[in-house]
Amino acid sequence: MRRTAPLALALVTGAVLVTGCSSDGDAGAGAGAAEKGGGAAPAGAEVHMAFTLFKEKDVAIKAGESLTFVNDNPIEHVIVQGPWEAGSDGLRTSEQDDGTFRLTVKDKGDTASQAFPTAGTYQFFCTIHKGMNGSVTVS
Ligand SMILES: [Cu+2]
Repeated sequence: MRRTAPLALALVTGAVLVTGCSSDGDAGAGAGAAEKGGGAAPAGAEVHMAFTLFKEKDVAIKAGESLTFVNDNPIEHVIVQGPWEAGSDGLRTSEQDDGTFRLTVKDKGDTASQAFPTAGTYQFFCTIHKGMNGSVTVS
C-alpha cells in the first residue's frame, strides 16, 4: 500500500543530514537567528506529566502539529486517545481507547510525540492512572 512513503521520507531525511554539513548554509542563516529557540520537539505543544496527572489538561494546536508528552518523573505512563468522563474528584468514571495511538513513557525525561493532522477536539488519557485526563483542540 504505502510501502514506499516511509522509505522515501527516510532517504530525504538522510540527504538533508548529509548536506547539513555545509558551512555556507549556516553562515547565511546566522544573520536572521530565530528568537524562539525551537528545540528538537516537533511543532505543537508540550504536555508534561507530573506524577499521576497531566499538567496541561486542555491544549490547543493547529492541524498537522503534534503533542509532545514529557515525563517529569520516573513513572510509567501509557497514553491513548479516546473519550473519557471524570467525576468531581477528577478520577475517570469511564474511558474508551479508540485505538488511534498508544504512547508509552517510562523514565524521567522520556518524551513521545503524536501528530494530529485533522481539526477537531480529541480526548486522551493515561491507561494506568485514573486521574490523568486531557484533551487537545486542533484547529
Ligand atoms: Cu499515567
